[in-house]
Amino acid sequence: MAAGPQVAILMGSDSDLPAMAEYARVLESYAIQYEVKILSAHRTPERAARFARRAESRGLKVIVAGAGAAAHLAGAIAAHTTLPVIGVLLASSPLSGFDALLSTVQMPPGVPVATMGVGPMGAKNAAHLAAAILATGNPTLRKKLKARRAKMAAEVLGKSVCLPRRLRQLLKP
Ligand code: RP5
Repeated sequence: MAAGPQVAILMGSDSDLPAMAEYARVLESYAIQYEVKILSAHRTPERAARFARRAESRGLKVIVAGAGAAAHLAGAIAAHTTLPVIGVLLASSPLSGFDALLSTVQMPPGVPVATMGVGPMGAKNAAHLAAAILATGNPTLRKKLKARRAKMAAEVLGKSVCLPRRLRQLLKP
């Protein structure tokens, strides 16, 4: 793997850190290097734009932006770079992430954001997608992705085999 972080984890606030930690955990399981920063589309718009403009020349390959409420971070970053940008929606407001979903998902044509689900689930999938993007140029990473999918399938099969016994236990009077 190339030296230096290939993935940036951005979040709109430090209050987003617990959810975004799930993202970092999955990246680490793939041994993908990352950097992590707070950047806000609303509170630090100039810094966010500068970061996005410099990202490619710094060697970054994928940017993941997690934000809640009126979540414009992923879109604001995508406006300033052609690198793939993945948006993670955080349930940090009384609208539980629905606001973040609507603020992120409908980017106008030409400036895409790959929008994940809400909360830690979406954060984990953002990491798997970042790994899949990087794997297009990295056979070792591609092998890891394939091995993980095979393990997941084996686990489901194992659970399916156990299902009749578990069902009998549940149905016991
Ligand atoms: C968003 O507002 C952040 O991404 C965070 O999810 C939410 C609340 O931020 P704090 O008020 O906790 O800093 O911009």
